[in-house]
Amino acid sequence: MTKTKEELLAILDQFELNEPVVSAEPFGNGHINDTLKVTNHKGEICYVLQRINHHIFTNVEMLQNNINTVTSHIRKKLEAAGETDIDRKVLTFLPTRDGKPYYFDGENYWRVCLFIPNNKSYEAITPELAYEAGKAFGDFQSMLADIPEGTLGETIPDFHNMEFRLKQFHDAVAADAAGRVAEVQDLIDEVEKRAEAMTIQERLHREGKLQKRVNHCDTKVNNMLFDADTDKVLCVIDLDTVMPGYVLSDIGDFIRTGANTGAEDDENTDNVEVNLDIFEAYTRGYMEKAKTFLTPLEISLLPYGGRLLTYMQTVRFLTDYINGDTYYKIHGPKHNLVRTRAQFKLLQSLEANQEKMDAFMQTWL
Ligand code: ADP
Ligand code: GN1
Ligand code: MG
Repeated sequence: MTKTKEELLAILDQFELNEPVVSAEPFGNGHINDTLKVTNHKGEICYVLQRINHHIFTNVEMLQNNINTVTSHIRKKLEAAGETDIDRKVLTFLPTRDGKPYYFDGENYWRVCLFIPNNKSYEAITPELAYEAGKAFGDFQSMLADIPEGTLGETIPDFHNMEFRLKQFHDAVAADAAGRVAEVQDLIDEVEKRAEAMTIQERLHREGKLQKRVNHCDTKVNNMLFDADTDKVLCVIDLDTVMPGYVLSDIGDFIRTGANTGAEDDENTDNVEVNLDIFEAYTRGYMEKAKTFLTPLEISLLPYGGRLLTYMQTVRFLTDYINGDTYYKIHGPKHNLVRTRAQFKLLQSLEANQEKMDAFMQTWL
């Protein structure tokens, strides 16, 4: 982030803020947008300011419309259910002084939302928290299930389409723009070996057996805020990719992040394994909320979702490494390669535990 404090305050001044603010500093560790925490005179964090990565989210208008649709839909559901403390349970974005949902400064797109006070977010969790998270993502999907088809746009077209991700991967390998293909041939071979098995969803969809639903599509464990006092889930955040997709996305990305004993970019792949207690706890919570709307096919495929999203992330990090690091923020020249190897190790662990995970899922059918 190259903006000065004064420039950031001038950007904030474009929004209808409820109170004066004094500073904006980097926050969180997302790979795409830039997130800043904004403080008031008392030193309290009151807003979150984000610079939207418009090279990736090319239609910012659609993006912010989607987010407004989703947040107002959830707000209505919470109100109808008699919930209190609603400003901590759903994100609230503030309009600009001229009534727009984002501000364009001629170069960058910015948005502001209320900071949710007294929250905790986790990079690694326990089975108890995973159970709470499972219920919360199940609730999230079920609250959004009645948004009419066609209302939400695809903010990134084909975002979780595995056939499309493999096409991007093949294009990257063919172009070899950064001259890195030879270095990663072992990983390329591993990706190819699994390509057929990992594109089941697209085939089932074409055969009319698997429908699309509104999904979050980025259910990393740190995209959920917990109440600092009670450790109950407060709010699902990071709504940029909420869009129609396959239901496996949201269980898959949580298994990929929450049920990993290591880090997404662990240098030591010995640390990386699937934690089956967390998988089971998350799945129990999720199924309690989602069982009513899932089909038996979707239920039986849920563990496959963990493998699929981990495979997809392996392919995406590897593609970016081969392309010369053009998509994800990196913190070192080999970061995308380290990420790829760590994700691939997790995939192997998920494969080794496939029978146990499938057997657990059978108990829900
Ligand atoms: P990114 O796309 O960069 O991951 P997020 O929207 O997930 O962006 O925000 C990054 C981090 O900032 C989150 O993991 C969370 O800890 C914190 N955060 C984001 N929005 C809020 C909010 N409204 N209230 C409190 N914390 C927030
Ligand atoms: C990105 O923005 P962030 O860090 O929550 C990415 C996800 C990946 C994730 C991998 C728009 O998410 O799809 O799964 O990194 N978001 C986008 O950590 O590509
Ligand atoms: Mg995030």
